[in-house]
Amino acid sequence: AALEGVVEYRNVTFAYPGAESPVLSNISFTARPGETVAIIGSTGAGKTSLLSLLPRLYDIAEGEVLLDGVPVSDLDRAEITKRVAMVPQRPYLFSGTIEHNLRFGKTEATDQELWDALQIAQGEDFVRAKKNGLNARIAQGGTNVSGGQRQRLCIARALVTRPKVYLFDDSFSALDVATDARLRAALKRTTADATVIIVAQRITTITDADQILVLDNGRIVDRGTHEELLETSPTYQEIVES
Ligand code: DCP
Ligand code: MG
Repeated sequence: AALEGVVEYRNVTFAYPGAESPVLSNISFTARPGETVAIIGSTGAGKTSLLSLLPRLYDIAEGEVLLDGVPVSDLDRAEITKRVAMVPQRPYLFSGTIEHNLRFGKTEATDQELWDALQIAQGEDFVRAKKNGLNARIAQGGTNVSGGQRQRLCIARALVTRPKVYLFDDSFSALDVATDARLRAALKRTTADATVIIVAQRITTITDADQILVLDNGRIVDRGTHEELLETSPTYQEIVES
């Protein structure tokens, strides 16, 4: 099984180029197909940095990031993006139609696939409401759609590529609670066989994760399910109560 989407971080320590001290220290975890691993921690803890190492936005100095057993440093980025879709914390849309924005990276997708992705991402209604539908224009940087709409379009874009691994970096924060719940229920069905790694601020987004990693100052200080962490992790309890 060469292309399943097993993600493993093994003793990863990472410093940004030119920085003196690492932002991540000795990070180890495994995320397997069908599993959701959630990462929680205060601002600046290193959550985005941790995700960015899988699509090789940066190369690491120590440890290994493995995709299906192969160090990502041995894979080229195009090969990685075929298997891994990352929805960034600041989702980016470019000047062009909604269709262009959704097809980015997957030009052969059919219109039906685009609508299916929009339906799951809870973006179907606002795109249908536009006079030109999929041909409606997006301004540079997505300034003519709301933050929540931008997030949903970027989630739809990730779905269109049908990846083995999904990385969601705080992708649900601009959504109201009801839309967030609907979107995650739909995503759960669609990504049932995929590997999902999700950074979240809202605790309700991650309570059903198979494993939650509590990140503090670049280190995993606690890990477990929601129920386990409520019992064992003061840091997690603080986050839950905040
Ligand atoms: N950092 C850096 N250079 C970058 C990005 C980040 O030096 N290009 C630093 C800033 C922080 C640390 O790395 O001190 C961790 O940043 P992250 O963006 O990884 O932190 P989070 O994603 O956890 O924070 P937030 O919850 O605000 O998104
Ligand atoms: Mg971040």
